[in-house]
Amino acid sequence: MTLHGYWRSGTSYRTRIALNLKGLDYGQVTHDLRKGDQKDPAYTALQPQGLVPALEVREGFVLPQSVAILEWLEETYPDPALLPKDVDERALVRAMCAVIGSDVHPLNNLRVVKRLKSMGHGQEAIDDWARHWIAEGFGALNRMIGDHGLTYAFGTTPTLVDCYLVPQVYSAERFGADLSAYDKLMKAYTAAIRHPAVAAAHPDRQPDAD
Ligand SMILES: N[C@@H](CCC(=O)N[C@@H](CS)C(=O)NCC(=O)O)C(=O)O
Repeated sequence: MTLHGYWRSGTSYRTRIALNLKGLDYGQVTHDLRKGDQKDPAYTALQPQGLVPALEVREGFVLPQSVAILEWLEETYPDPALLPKDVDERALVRAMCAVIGSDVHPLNNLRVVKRLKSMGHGQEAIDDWARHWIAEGFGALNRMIGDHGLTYAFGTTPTLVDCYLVPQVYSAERFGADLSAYDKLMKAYTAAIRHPAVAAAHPDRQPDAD
């Protein structure tokens, strides 16, 4: 399998974490977001939105959208499980993922930030915008992790929540967010980044990192 991504992209990072937790072998092809390589026609032929990541499973089968990739990985390689067995718990894990995947990350994405810039907003206003949505999401997620987390964000083993959480904390730190209020969330984050599979997914450890 080949992961089309970029070292600093949060959604590529979340996909690497899932692939690593599943113990899967994969190659990586980088698309430099700073240069706009994600809009190259050769890539948009694979991922029509021109966004990373995309998982090229085999010739003729390329999966876009990290949520679909993670769900596909879970269904195709169920062991180790990143979703609990209990149906109620599975839904809760997905809800916690969506706090980040639907309600935080999309608002801080590169193309959103670029659009804000082109509308005349300065860097400080843009960072403030990002921190606002991070605070909203992390406030709620901190409570959810308080209710459901044990060693990790949900229970005692890594789940999809950790795949979403770790890159979002990395991004929040880059936006200069104050994370001191999110005690449960940061405890789960600290446990997750110590896991070797998660640590190996860190942006700085990728071949395209500079
Ligand atoms: N919902 C998509 C979002 C993908 C996405 O926004 N990727 C970002 C990097 S984290 C990207 O490619 N940005 C390039 C751009 O905005 O032009 C997913 O989860 O895969």
